[in-house]
Amino acid sequence: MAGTESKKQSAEKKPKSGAKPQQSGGKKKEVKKETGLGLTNRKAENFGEWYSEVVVNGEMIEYYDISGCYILRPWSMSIWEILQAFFDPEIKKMKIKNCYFPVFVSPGVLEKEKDHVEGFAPEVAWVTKSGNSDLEIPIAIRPTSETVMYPYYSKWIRGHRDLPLKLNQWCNVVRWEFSNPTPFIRSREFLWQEGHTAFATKEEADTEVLEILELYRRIYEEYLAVPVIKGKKSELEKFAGGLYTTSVEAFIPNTGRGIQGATSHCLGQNFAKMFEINYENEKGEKAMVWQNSWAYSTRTIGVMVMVHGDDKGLVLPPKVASVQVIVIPVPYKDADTQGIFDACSATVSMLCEAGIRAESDSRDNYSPGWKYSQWEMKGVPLRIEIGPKDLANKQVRAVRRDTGAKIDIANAGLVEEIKKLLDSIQQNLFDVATQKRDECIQIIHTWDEFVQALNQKKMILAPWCDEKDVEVDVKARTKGEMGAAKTLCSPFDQPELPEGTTCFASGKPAKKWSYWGRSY
Ligand code: 87F
Repeated sequence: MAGTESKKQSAEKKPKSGAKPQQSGGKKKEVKKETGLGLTNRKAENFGEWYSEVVVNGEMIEYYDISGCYILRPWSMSIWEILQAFFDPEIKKMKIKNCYFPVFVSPGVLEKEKDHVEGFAPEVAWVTKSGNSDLEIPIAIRPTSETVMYPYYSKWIRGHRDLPLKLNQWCNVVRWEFSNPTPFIRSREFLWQEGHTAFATKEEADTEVLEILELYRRIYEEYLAVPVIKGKKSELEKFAGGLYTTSVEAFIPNTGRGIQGATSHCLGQNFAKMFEINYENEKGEKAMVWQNSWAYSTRTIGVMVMVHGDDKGLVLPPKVASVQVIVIPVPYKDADTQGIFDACSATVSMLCEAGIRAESDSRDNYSPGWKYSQWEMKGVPLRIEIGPKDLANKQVRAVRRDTGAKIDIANAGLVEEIKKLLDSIQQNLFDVATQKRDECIQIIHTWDEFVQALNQKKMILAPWCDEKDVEVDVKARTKGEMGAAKTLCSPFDQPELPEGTTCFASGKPAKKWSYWGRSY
C-alpha cells in the first residue's frame, strides 16, 4: 500500500509556486510591460498543468503536504459561501432542516450496509490508533453519511406524523481516492451538503428529487454560468444503493470530458429495509418509508474554473465573485495623486452602498500594470481605473475581464452602468460557455460515428437500447489510455426518437437518447 501511495503522490501535478510580486520601487510611473505574474501553461496546450497553475496563482488553492488534500484559501471559500447562501435558504423554504452528525462511523453500521459499501470499501479511511496504542475497534471516517444517519431515522420515525423527515448537513467527507487527485475535482477530503429525506409515499420522494435537481441546475447556470444537462443516470452509473439517480452534467471542452455536477437520488425503500425505517400509517399498518439523498460539493468550483478560466488566469462570474469590481488608482508622475486616491475611495463607497462588492487596491508598492495582471489572474469580473484624465473628465474607465473591452463611464449614473455591465458579463460567460459546449455535442447513429466522435473529444448524443450489458460492452470496447466511454445521462429533454431507430452499439431497437463520453 505504501508503495502505491508514494507513486501516486509523485504523479500529482504540483505547479511551481506563484511568481512573487514585482515591486515597483515606489515609482509612480505606469509600467507597461510587466513580467513574472503570468501563467507558464496555456489552457489549449497543456490543460492539466494550466489548471493546477491557475488555481494556485489565482489564490484559490494551496497545495498541502498530504497528496490529494488542498487548502481552500479565502478566494475559493468565499465562492463556496455564496453558493451556500443561495442553497441553504432554498432548502429551508422546502422545510428541510439542518443538522450535524459525527464524522466517525462505527464498523458495525458499515457492515450492515455491506452490499452497497462493498465497491467503495477501498476508499474508506480508518482511524486505528490513539497516541501509540491501537484502538480496540477501528473507526471509519465518513465517506457519506447514510450509515451514520439512518439508524437514527429508524429511531425517530415511528408513526405517520413523524413524516416527512427532511434533514441536511453541511460537512466534510473523506474518500481515500488513488486515481489522479485534482483540486476541487477529485480530492481526498471535500466539502459538500448532503440531504437525506424520508417520506410516506414515493410520489413525494419523486417530486423532491426534481426540486433539488432544479436547485443544482440553478447553482451551475445562474451562479457559476456553466450550462448543465439534467437527466437520469443509467443502471450501471446510478448509485447502487438507490432506486434511480438524477444528475446535472457539465462538459469540459478542452479535455472532451463530461463531469457529474451534482446528484439527486431516489433511494426507494432499499435503505428503509436495511435500517428498518418503519412506521405505523394512518390505517394502523406497518409501512416502510421512501427515501432520497442528494449532494453537491466543492467540485462545483473546479468545474467553473475549468469552463471559464483563460490564459490570463481565473475568470469569475460576477454572482460568485467576492470582489466584483476592483478599483485601481493610476497616478501618473505629476498628477494629483491624493485626488485620484480620494476618487477611488469615493467610487468604492458608492458601489458598496449600492450592494456591489467593490474594493480599491491602493497598495503603494506595486505598479498599476502589475495590479491589473494580478486581479486578472484572480478573475475579478470588472476593473475600474482612475487616472488624471478620468479625474478631470469626471469619469472612470472600466475594463471587462471576460472580453477585455474598455468602457469610459461618467461618474453620474456610474452605479447603474456598473450593474448593467456585471449582468452583461454574467450572461456573456454563460452564453460563450453554452456555445462552446454545444459545438462539442455530436449526434450519432452508428458505432463508427461513435468512435470517430469520441476521438474528436465530443459529448455524444446517441440512440441506445438502455441495456446494462451493452454499456459494459461499450466500456470494454473503448478502454484505453484516455479512459473508457460511458453514459453521462439520459437527458430529460429527449429529442424525438423515430420508430425503427436502432441502438448505436447493439443494433437492437433504441429506447432513448443518451449522452456518452469520457468523463472525470
Ligand atoms: C465512498 C466510500 C463509501 C460514494 C463512497 O451521492 C461509500 C461511498 O456510498 C458511497 N462514495 N458513495 C455514494 C454516495 C451516495 C449519496 N450519498 C448522500 C450521494 C448524495 C449524498
